[in-house]
Amino acid sequence: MALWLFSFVSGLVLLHFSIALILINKEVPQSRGMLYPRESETREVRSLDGIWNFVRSDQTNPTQGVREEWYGKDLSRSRPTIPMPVPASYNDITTDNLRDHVGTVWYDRKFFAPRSWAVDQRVWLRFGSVHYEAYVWVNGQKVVKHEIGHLPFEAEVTHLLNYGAENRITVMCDNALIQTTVPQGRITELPNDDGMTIVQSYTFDFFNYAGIHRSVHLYTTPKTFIEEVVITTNLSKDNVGGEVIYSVKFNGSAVNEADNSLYVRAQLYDREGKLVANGTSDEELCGSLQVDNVNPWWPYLMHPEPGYLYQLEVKLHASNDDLLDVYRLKVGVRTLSWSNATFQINGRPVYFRGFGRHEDADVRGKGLDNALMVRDFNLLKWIGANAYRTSHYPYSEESMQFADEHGIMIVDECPSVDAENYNQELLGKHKSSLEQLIHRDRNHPSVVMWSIANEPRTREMNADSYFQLVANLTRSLDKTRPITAAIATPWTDDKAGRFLDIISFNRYNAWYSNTGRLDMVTKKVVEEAVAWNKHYNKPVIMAEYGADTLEGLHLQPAYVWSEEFQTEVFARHFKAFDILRKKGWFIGEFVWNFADFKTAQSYTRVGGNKKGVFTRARQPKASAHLLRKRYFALARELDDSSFPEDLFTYIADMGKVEENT
Ligand code: BDP
Repeated sequence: MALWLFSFVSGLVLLHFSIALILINKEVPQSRGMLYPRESETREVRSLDGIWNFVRSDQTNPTQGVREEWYGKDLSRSRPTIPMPVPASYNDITTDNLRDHVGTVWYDRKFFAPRSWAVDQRVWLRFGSVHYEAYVWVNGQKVVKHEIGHLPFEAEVTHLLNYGAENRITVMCDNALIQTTVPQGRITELPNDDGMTIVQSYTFDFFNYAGIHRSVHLYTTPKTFIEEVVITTNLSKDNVGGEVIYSVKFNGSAVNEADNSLYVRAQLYDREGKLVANGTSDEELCGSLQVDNVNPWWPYLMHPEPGYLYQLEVKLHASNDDLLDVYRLKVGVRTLSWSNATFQINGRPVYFRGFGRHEDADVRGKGLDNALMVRDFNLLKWIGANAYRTSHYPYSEESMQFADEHGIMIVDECPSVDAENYNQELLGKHKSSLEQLIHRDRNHPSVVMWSIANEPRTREMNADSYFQLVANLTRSLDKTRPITAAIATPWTDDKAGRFLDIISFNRYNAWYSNTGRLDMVTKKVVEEAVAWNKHYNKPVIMAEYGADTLEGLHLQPAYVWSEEFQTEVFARHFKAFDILRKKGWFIGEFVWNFADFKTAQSYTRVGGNKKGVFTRARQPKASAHLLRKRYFALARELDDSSFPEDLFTYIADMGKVEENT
């Protein structure tokens, strides 16, 4: 149960934090299983998405439902329920103050388990993510508890289901953030017109949307099944020969007790469905496949055929050759390498042209929305971006698959944002969030870097030992990708950069500092990037820059909040980036933000953060057209790609831009 609930119940002070002087490196729990649910000849997948029943607890009595065992019967028998869509954040669905509810809410729904599932199978219940903490019951029995949003979790429910009959699933979700959650927040009790009330606050700049954010699935596996598949890939120097190295784990006893020698047959198919490599594993269920004339995975615009994916078919066999389980996944063959000046993919230097983003939209909040996801990728490609950072938490698995398909590189960020008051409990959860993230995303070719935090307070006491431990864990889990963090602490005070491979910095010249002064951007950006590079001798990325912009507001000469101002701010940064690119170690630019997004209420935010290049409804502001020209110009210069036909508007013969060569 969330710590703050306990504090609440026992009448202790709600504001909980501890300051440990020495941080100890403790083991984090290891994730298991959690392969993305996919059908095959041995597996069935059933979605539980739809309209669920919903109840909010009284803010002053968040544990009432647990004490009164609301999970033991239909929720509607304990409280009046309202309909609630899944997946979606619950906050913006109703017309009352559910938006600002703090504490627990409850969901339930019924489903049938077919009779056929009773025989020789296992059944798993899997959540793509629930924010922030989830407690799950099936038919009144406790199934699983998971803390930290934006990450999947699952549990076996074989023994809890009524087969050929109706079942009930109940979820309690708690959105409270305190000083030991990731991210951190505070709960305080404040007087209001009716007495006292509970208020949630946090320093990070996006709305703390909550609920069942991603799909809920039931899926079946055989009794002995493929539990994990880990892929790494290699390319020969000339990029002609490829290698896919796999390692498989199974769960369950072998078919008969004496049979310990399961094996895996791995087959690799190209895009046309042609078998290009196959092999049999060793006893450890590991092996490698050689691919001649390989099609490497390339980022968008770096190659005429970006995002090339093979399909790997993994078949688990008993020693008598019986087929036990089949799982298929997409594989991109690519290599990454980095030095103190460059970052390379398949041996070619990469320059990142990207965005910081949010999973955020009208009405559904952070709920998975396929229409929005496809629209966003269309816009990313329209604008010529080749990358984005999953600021400030892991994005949906579906979007990671899409990034693989479309050749969009991902800087994959864990949910740590604005970390402060470093303490042992926070460290444990921060490390666990990275462990879960790497476990989930390690096979995606699109993931090219781990971001271990956004704007941590890295001048604070303990920041050095804290980030050393976080970086060490990340490296121990994945040596094939570099580590970064988006830092806003001035380089003079920063204590975390030395543990990173790539320095990313966030800075808002002409916005938060020297507001409105367009003449105070270029030099400052150049000077700061140079200072970071000198200080740490590592490649540098500008991970955030931008300006809030109200679409439709036009002011000439440029004035803060106008479309002219955002466009000018960008142009001044582009100038700095071009000076920096010549230095050899400046490897990327990420605009803040892809689209406008919702934040907590504040007098600095008009309906939310408006630094989007696109509006919240995903329409371009003036700056989008400028950025598009920049990103395609960079792609042409660096990656030899050609301009889209509609990049420049015809003006007159004299104004016509040089023909596309
Ligand atoms: C940066 C944060 C980002 C904010 C942005 C802003 O990393 O989350 O949204 O500032 O203020 O410091 O727009």
